[in-house]
Amino acid sequence: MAISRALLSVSDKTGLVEFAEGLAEMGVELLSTGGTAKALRDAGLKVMDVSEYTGAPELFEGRLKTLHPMVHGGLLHRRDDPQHVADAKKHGIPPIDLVVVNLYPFEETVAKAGVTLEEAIENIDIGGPSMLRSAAKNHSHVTVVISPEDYPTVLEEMRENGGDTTKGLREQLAVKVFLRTSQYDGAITNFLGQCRQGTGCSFTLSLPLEQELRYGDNPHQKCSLYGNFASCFTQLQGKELSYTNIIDIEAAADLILDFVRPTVAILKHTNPCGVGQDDEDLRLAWQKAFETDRQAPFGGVIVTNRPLTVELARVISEIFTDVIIAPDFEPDARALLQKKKNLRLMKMNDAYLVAKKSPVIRSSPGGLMVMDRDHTALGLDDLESKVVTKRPPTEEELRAMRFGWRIVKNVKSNAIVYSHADRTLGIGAGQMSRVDSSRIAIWKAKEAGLDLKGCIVASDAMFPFADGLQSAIDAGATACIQPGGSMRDAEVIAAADAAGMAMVFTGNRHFRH
Ligand code: 93A
Repeated sequence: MAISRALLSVSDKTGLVEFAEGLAEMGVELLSTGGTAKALRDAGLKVMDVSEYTGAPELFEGRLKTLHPMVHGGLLHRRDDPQHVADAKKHGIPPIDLVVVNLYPFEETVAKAGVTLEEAIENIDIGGPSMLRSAAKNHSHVTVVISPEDYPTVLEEMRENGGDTTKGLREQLAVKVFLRTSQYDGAITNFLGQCRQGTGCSFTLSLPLEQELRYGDNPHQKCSLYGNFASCFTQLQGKELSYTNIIDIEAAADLILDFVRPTVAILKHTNPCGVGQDDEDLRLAWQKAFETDRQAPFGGVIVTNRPLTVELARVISEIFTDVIIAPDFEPDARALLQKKKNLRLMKMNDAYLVAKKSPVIRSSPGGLMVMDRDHTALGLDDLESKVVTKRPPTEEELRAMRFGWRIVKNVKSNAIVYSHADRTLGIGAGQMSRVDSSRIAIWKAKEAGLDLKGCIVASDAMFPFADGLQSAIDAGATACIQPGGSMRDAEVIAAADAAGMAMVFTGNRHFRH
């Protein structure tokens, strides 16, 4: 049956007038609430106020607009059930075939700084979700449109189907409604209950599907992306992103945001292969990063915290890279890299800085774990007061410690980093024993032909025994930054003192599992 009566009540008025004009052209009678009716009338459309239609005025500053049997009865009764049809007739309830509703902007309201509880509460929409749910429940007969992006499809179907929509579309639109209303209720629950991780109460998570990924870790693992990745990173070119790309992009972006000075890092499987800094020339920063490890970066991720220059693009393009991430790309750099069709270029948007504040979510048997992010490299303030050895660190060693500590935070535990103040020399990641991570880092530095004499060593967690530190001393490290806190700290400090090494205890560890 052709749609003959529509109720429109929207906060977001995008595309409203064009849509309503399309409906009116097909002879659909329009009902509407206060602000929506005004917008339609201003555009010259004929529209009846819901209050006139129901005979009940809008009450309590709009808190009661559409909650009326004429509205919900018109939406909920089955058109093919004689008893429902008879009841509707008896009580003077004509059918409403189409509902167009989007909700009071609750999420936007509570995202504003300094929002009051009153403001938040006034933005809890009651009538809107009620209509949406009534219509979605009865989608066999009623079309429900929650998003302006669906207006053109609905008009198109109506034009092609003698004024009606297809059951398939109505089903799709109904599912969209239940997803949206569950998100909306989740946002209200979480705000009013202050429900977050660490608050001792349940919290709701509901995210839209963004993209089906080709697969997960392996081709036999299906994988879907939820939320809004595209707002955080814009893909400028290259092959479709994979699951592992997305994981690596997050790790790379998190690492680079720990640095203020111009920095370039190369990562592989979420761990840095090398990190370099240079205030004048990004190419030199790249060189320092690349010299740490010339083999592992093959097929890796490169990230910088400055707009990518054409000079840097030129040297990078000499090796095979999967993904390059930067806050921006100079036009010449883009032109040059465009020749590499498969190379993915990702522009990091400001939205990522906001998204980075959201918690980390990991699956757990039977559920999920939600954890605060390890935002910044902790323990770096006032390092001079955290010296535990006889010899204090030199200025240069202090600078190298700050650099190395920021990197070790971003390496999988157990993590050991050997570095100078502007470059990594050797990185040991993800070993089951700290000494092994240290040995690997030393071996990698040797492989790369780098001299560890006079460097610092950074450890993401305490050295449980003196042996780990001793291997660093033997390799040439003259200073150490680590959290401290081992039962055998005294032995570890004694080993440092015996070698004339300077050491600080940050008091904070940076595990990454
Ligand atoms: O305050 S409400 O919960 N009470 C209602 O009965 C009601 N009916 C529709 N809010 C209600 N609405 C909402 O009003 C809609 O969901 C829509 O977001 C908004 C449109 O109001 P206006 O047409 O006055 O701009």
